[in-house]
Amino acid sequence: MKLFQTLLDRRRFLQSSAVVGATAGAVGVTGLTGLAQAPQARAQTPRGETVVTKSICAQCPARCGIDVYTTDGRVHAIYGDTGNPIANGKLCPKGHLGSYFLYDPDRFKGPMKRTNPEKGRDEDPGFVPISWDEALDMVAERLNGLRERGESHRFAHFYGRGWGASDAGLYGDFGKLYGTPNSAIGHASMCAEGSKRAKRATDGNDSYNSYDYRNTNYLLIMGASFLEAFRPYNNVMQMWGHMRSKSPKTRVTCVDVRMNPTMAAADRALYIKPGTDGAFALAVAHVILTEALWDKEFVGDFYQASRRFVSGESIPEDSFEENWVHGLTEWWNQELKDRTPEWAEAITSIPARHIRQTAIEFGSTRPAVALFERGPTGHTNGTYNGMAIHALNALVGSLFAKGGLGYQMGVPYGDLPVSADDYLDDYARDGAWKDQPRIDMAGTERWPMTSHMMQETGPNHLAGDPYKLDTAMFFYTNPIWTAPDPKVWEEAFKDVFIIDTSPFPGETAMYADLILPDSTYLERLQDSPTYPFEGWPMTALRVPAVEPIYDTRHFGDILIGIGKRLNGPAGEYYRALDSVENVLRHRAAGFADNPGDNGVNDFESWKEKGVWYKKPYHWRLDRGRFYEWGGLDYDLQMSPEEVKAKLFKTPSGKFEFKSGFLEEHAAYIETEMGIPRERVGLIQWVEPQHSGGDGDLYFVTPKTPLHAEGRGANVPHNIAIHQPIVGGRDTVYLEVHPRTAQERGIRNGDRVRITSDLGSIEAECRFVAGHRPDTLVLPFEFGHWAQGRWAKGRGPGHSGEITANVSDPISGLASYYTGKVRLERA
Ligand SMILES: Nc1nc2c(c(=O)[nH]1)N[C@H]1C(S)=C(S)[C@@H](COP(=O)(O)OP(=O)(O)OC[C@H]3O[C@@H](n4cnc5c(=O)[nH]c(N)nc54)[C@H](O)[C@@H]3O)O[C@H]1N2
Ligand SMILES: Nc1nc2c(c(=O)[nH]1)N[C@H]1C(S)=C(S)[C@@H](COP(=O)(O)OP(=O)(O)OC[C@H]3O[C@@H](n4cnc5c(=O)[nH]c(N)nc54)[C@H](O)[C@@H]3O)O[C@H]1N2
Ligand code: SF4
Ligand SMILES: [Mo]
Repeated sequence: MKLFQTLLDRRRFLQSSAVVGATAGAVGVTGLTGLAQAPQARAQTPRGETVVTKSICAQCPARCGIDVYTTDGRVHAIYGDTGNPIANGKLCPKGHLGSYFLYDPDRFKGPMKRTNPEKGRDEDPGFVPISWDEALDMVAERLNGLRERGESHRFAHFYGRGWGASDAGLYGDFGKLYGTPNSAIGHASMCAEGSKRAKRATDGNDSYNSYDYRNTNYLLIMGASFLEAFRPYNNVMQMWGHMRSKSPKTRVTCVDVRMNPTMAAADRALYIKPGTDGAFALAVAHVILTEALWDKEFVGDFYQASRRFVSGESIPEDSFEENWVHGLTEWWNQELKDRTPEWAEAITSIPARHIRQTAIEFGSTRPAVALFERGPTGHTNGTYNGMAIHALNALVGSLFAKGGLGYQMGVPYGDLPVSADDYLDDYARDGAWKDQPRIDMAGTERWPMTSHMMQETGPNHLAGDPYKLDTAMFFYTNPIWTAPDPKVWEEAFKDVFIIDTSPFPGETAMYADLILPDSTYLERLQDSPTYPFEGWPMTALRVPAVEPIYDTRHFGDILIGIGKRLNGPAGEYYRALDSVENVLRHRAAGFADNPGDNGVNDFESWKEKGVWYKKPYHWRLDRGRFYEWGGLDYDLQMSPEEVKAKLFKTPSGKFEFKSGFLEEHAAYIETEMGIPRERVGLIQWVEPQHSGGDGDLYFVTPKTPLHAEGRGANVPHNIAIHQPIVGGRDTVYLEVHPRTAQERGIRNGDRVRITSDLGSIEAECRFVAGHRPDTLVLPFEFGHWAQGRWAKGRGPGHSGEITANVSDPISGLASYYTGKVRLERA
């Protein structure tokens, strides 16, 4: 009966499609006599032109170049751009699904204002449509009013995934012209700020690294999810293929707390106790020195050839001649001499012989690279962990070396048509706002070494300390859901006028008083300078594949539109700046003197090719000397002054095992971390402070390949693809070691409760024997209570709700991976 019904339905479908074909003028199927009979071949109706537009995927920070296929105004395919050096014609599975963002049925379709004054998870905002003029006037009126009352600091901009000159790049001037220290507060401290600060502290570059994977022969991966998330994801997967098939094959040791694809694919997988990576790295450094495996040309050597590093024994002052490093003698004598593999075993739980083997391999295979990301840095001791790992790159001479790591070069953009400095009024120059700290207290005595502390904003506003915000505008960030302990934000933002620019109904949008929807990435013109990649400069362009299909605008144009309505010279500045397109045309003018390798030399050719880039990387360390590219080769030797200005931007101009940057903040670090003032500069072992009270299990919430930060949850295909692995629509698998579960009377498939001192969430238990028994794994991005029909209600397991707001005092990075929890049957 069911089969018969299906046949009938199918027949009706074929009949109706024949009718459609006929009305469209197709040569004809005149009748259907049976299902077995195939319709006659018919000529293809002309269906309009297919246009291929160059753009950039927006789902993760990899920034892959894409070819967007549009026919008759509809985007129907997205492929990797073969001319884009990151994508090389390939995409990760998410990239192909980008049209879901464009055609998301839950998108905001135009500006709207809230009519329900009550805010909360269960409150319907009661959004009603308004015009753009009305909306922008409303914002300008608020901002002008605040300024007149001398309270402009109570306006804050927040951003997450900024792209470049045409959006987040506009913030600095806005703050300066309008007069607020809060333009803008970025999400870096909720992202991966720890690795940047560890590099700042050791080699002076506050930045992610670029890597020369093509020529690397050894990779030590510590707490970076290389085959699931590490940036640029699609490209590092391609590089993995290259490294593992080239000759010699790149050997890989992976250190993580759970079985992940990188651990599974590595030559050696080491399970580390969460938060203890610093101890492991110090022991590796110890062995590299005692086994005399360090790079003598980069690091330096003993004056007396017979001297060596012996475990537990100091070396005499002035016995070691340092070349490009600073503080090695003190580091060894005051810290490293006792950091043996046996010492580290007791802390990390990794057997000493594995530490020793890793060290010997790492120290004797050139070039070797140690890389890390949120694993080691997502703890209170994150910066020190990161510094210890990065020190290994210095010991083997990998910084700026072939097959080693460097830093991404900037793009030679042209100047803006106007300069903000010419449009400052007295208030902008020295109004009362100048005495106000940022609402997140970044860069103040509370968080002196940080540049952003977004996670502090909710709590600070709630406490009215340093003040109460009046108005907050959000771009590409959703802290009411992604921040640690987001319930505090829900409470805090009830009395703030919220403007959200997300095209999608995320949690922050549910608290908004005004929705000014950005266009989706396939509809907007936007630049995107490349960050962590191969080092040479590159910037790609998003060219709209279609005109906005609803009444939305590019965020940059929204910002400029608000600016145009500001009173005084600020308004004049924005009228002169005009539009995002004008900004980008002026930026692209910089290519005239610097044509890219693909011939891009102006705005039009940039649009056509979608990317400007220029190889090679400019600097090279070779046998202990630094060179600049001279046009044909690395043949311009650099002076120590040049190295200090361009490469090692530390007080000493060298790689610092004793950090001048940390020493500048010695009193703060002593108070916050209990490290004696005279020792703070040393790369050293610091115990992590785990949150979670009496919890007996560690809890990590990593990213999966089908997740796009916190904003990819409303793509049904993504859900379908990873459903078997991470859980279904209504359940989320909590991955638990079987022994851990059995000890608590939990069976595979049971509903379980995970509890921290903030509360509990539930999930479905799934046995994964590959994880550490003391560590629970719950993928991030579940448990949305908004964000669209497919995202919503896939809970209740949002890991953020049981993640305490605790941060590394140095980098400010939220310690997402440091919480302890309890587990029981629900
Ligand atoms: N697919 C995908 N890719 C992405 C993103 C995305 O959302 N989806 N987001 C991008 C963003 S914003 C970022 S910040 C990057 C993040 O890139 P990563 O930092 O590489 O990603 P995480 O998932 O945070 O993974 C860190 C790894 O650390 C491990 N870990 C946790 N605690 C410890 C520890 O104490 N020690 C060690 N050794 N390991 C530990 C986790 O198990 C995990 O495997 O990814 C980017 N790429
Ligand atoms: N428990 C736990 N929490 C985490 C993490 C974790 O691993 N575990 N990871 C952390 C990390 S690394 C990061 S980077 C943060 C990310 O956290 P956020 O900075 O909050 O970024 P997203 O979650 O990506 O949120 C982006 C917002 O942008 C909106 N959006 C999507 N597309 C567009 C667009 O085209 N234009 C505009 N204007 N808006 C858009 C979305 O609707 C959403 O509201 O989360 C952090 N939170
Ligand atoms: S790696 Fe990131 S940018 Fe590239 S296709 Fe995948 S989601 Fe898009
Ligand atoms: Mo991030």
